[in-house]
Amino acid sequence: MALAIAWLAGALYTPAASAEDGYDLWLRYRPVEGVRADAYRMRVSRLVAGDAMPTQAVTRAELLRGLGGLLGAAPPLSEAAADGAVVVGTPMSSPSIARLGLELGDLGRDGYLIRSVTLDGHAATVIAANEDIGALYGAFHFLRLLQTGQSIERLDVREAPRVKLRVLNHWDNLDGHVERGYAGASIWDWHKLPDWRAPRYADYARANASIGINGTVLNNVNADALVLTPMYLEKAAALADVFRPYGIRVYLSARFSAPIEIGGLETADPLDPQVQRWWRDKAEEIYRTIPDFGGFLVKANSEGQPGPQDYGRSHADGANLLADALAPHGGTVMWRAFVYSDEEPDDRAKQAYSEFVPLDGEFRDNVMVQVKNGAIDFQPREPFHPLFGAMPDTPLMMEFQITKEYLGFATHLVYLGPMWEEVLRADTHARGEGSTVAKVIDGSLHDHRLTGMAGVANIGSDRNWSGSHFDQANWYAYGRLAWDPELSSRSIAEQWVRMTFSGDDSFVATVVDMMMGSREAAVDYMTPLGLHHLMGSNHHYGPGPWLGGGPRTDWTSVYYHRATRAGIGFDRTASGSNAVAQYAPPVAREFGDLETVPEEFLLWFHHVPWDYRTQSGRPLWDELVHRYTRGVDYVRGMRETWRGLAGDVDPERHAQVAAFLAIQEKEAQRWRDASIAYFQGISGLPLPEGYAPPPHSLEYYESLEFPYAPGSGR
Ligand code: BDP
Repeated sequence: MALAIAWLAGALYTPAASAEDGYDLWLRYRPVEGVRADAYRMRVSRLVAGDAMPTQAVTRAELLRGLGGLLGAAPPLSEAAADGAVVVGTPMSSPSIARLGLELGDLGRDGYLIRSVTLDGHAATVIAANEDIGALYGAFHFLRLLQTGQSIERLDVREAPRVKLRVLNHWDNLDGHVERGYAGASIWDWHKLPDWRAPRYADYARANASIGINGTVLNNVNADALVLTPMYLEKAAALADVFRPYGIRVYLSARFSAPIEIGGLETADPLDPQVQRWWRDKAEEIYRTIPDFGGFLVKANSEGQPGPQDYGRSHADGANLLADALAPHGGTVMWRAFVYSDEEPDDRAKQAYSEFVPLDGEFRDNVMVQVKNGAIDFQPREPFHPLFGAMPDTPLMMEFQITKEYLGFATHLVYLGPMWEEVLRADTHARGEGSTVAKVIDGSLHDHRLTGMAGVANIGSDRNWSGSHFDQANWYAYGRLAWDPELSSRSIAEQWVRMTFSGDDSFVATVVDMMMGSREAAVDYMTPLGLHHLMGSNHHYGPGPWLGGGPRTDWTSVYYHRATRAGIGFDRTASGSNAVAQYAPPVAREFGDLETVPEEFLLWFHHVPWDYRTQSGRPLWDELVHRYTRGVDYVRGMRETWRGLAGDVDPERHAQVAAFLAIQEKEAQRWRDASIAYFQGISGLPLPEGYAPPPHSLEYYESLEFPYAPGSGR
């Protein structure tokens, strides 16, 4: 009987949507239904779009594919306007657009407009730009309007990116391992390149172009000099060929000691004429192979990487060496500020500022200094990096980490949009109130034309690209924020959910709410109240607040939390490391004063006793326990919410998200329990009433090992 009922239930069950594996990302183009579809069809009766140039061809192909999917059939191509025509191009490529005499002047190379117009007496829609690439971006925008169910009746859209270089940083090694990668192996099949160009490369380019990404650094910042040898340059050139129509330039991470390793020189000293010649020749060779090569990304004198300081030279000497080699070809150097020397500083958080601020103004025009969002290392929460606003004469590039090295890898649902928004909106006070990080990055604060944002990619060879369906949202949000750093993370999430899952309003609201709180939840169950850098060593998987010893104290957890029987937190005020003084005075005052420091940064800047009274009225110890627990509860809530959405998502994706949320709950619980067990051993305080004690001893949590956790550095 039971079996029969089960069979019947199975037979009657029809999935809400067709099976999907996530490969299509947010470019699914599933059919629009109902009255909206009819309204769209009226406005999209034919497509007027050229294909004389490669970018034009991919633009047209994308529109045919997208509109074909969304409307059930691709609109016919036509030469001339008619009612409902969609006309795409530039004044150069399209006589109709030229005749309209549109104001395109201020849109630059990448901008576009989308407008409802009357063209030769017909009601039409134009997607117009100065350059083909702008038209491609406009086409993606137009498709997005349909994908998110918006009206296309009276369009008047004008868009231009606020940031010039919108770049992904792949931390991919030449052997296919991705450092901090949680989505499988590298998508670059170096061994088969240049002859085999996997179709996936073009889909990668489409996805990136759809969100405005226009550059990609192919290899890890912990670079292998081999990538600069002719054999690998040929391979990189093949990728550049695939990406070119989509407006994406290829960059490479350059190992500073390459002149020694692959050039046979004795030194890599930036002031040595032979070294300078070597880089000039190398740049020429690269541009012969890849004519639109973007430039170099460099990690130097950091975590054991070679650099100019090995020869007593400065970061500016090093960056300028490469900049001079690239300058004749129009290339850019992205020189990373994530540095810390072999000698232990009194506070690692201070080091980048101390080394770089004195060099402000010494870099060549084609150098950008690439700065992580916070001064330590992509933690669940950090105050904005004090370098932002502090180097007015140097264009600073933002470096965000899309891959979730410190945020639960691929299995934790953590939407990073709110974290990035928090950083971008932070006020540096560099030129008075309103000097936000976003304005440093888009160049408006200090009047820089060279601007950029980098995101450490979360892309791998997993079928769903990012290791989990929800991590696709982080790739998407990164691209959108690189285009416009002032967008709201909520509106980005909303778009993404509509395109990725469903346009049902109540579904969208539920999922967006869940996403918006997910980062705060991770902060809660991992490192609440300004704690940081407490994860397992090297792989960074799970809690390790007990870690001490080892080669250097600033790689340990105890260095960062400084918990004793008396209290907890890193004193970065004047009575401690005084890192707070690296901020502009109003910010330094705010962070440095216990009365005004935002509570989320309390233990980042202050060492306080366990009974310190927090804003809730609870003593600090109780507040910590409360927050750890709240974080786990949030994840439990996400599981329930998601369970309730089973009918709204295709079963495959629903099941994987559900399974990952279960993993997340287990791991969040472990973070909470291990952290409480450890800190309770130090504070010696009882748990506040109503909070469950950790089910295991501290020794148990300390004994857990994860030898093959993915993504470790090598
Ligand atoms: C750290 C990573 C390490 C990177 C380093 C970097 O753990 O794998 O090489 O940053 O950004 O977060 O250079």
